[in-house]
Amino acid sequence: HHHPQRSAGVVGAAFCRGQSRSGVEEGPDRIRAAGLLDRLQQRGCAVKDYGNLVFDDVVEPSGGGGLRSVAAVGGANRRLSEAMKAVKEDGHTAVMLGGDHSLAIGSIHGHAAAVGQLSVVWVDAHADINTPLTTYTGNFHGQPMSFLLHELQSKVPVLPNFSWVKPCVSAKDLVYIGLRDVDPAEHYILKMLGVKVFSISEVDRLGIARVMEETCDYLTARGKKPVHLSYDVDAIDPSVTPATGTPVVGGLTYREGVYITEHLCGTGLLSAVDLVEVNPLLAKTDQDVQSTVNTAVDLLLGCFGRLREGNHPADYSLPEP
Ligand code: B3U
Ligand code: MN
Ligand code: MN
Repeated sequence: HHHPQRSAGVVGAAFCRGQSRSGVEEGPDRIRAAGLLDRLQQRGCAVKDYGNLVFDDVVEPSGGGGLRSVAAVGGANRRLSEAMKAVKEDGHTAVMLGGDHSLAIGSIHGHAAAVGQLSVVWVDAHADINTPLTTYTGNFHGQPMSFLLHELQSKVPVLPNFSWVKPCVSAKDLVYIGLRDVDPAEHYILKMLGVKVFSISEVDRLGIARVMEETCDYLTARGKKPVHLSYDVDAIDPSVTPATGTPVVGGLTYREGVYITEHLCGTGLLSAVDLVEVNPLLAKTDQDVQSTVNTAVDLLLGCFGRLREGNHPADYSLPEP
């Protein structure tokens, strides 16, 4: 169970326009301020911080059909895609700090542009697989997977600033964990495409250890591909991660949430991670912010080899008296 230390390439995406509540753009800086980079380095992990991306101010075209900030979302994700591609070409395990979950479009797109076919593990209370024609909120953070899946392209309309997006994920290479708030159209899509879903009920039934074993067996059955973990903090129970835009009761425990990262790290296939939907402005107390941000940091440390049993450097030797 020992893997060579990888390096982390961290990209901040301080972007909130894929949903309607401000504050989620503070995620990257709050996660850094909680000591993510230092703690990775202390663990012997090399870190390169690419900083926060600079996004253009975008004037939205009129119309838009009830969709919120179409052109801004398309433009920001284009920039993020290029950044993620560069991080992977530099040889790092990529870390995308969001921002809202619409950013998975650019993150996964750029990852795939650099490494080719991917497996995607999507940990979330929500499926985020509405199409622009099925969404009833108009928020793009509820739609990113529809742009990425080959199988849904005939259902996705042409949108301003989205012409660069090329679908890059197959439905059989996608696994969901933690779902408990799925719209009817999304449920239809998941069944129609036969997507592997471990809803929170399956976590209850099987336990998280078996869920992770089955996830990895399923994804590697057709060959080992690099894994993209897209982690929405709202997957975790709101008692642990309350500072998020759309909390849903009955979520993963802290322990289940961290177990997912430990297990995926242990496969040696983890190639990129998104950590999204931390919104420090939506907490009632500072302790709520701390709990959410510290959990986000612990999830990322789990992705880079931190084990709760403890760790020691490969070259550790006991001092001689
Ligand atoms: N399915 C709803 C709600 C939602 C999705 N993702 C979040 N909320 N965070 C939608 O807006 O598509
Ligand atoms: Mn999400
Ligand atoms: Mn969610």
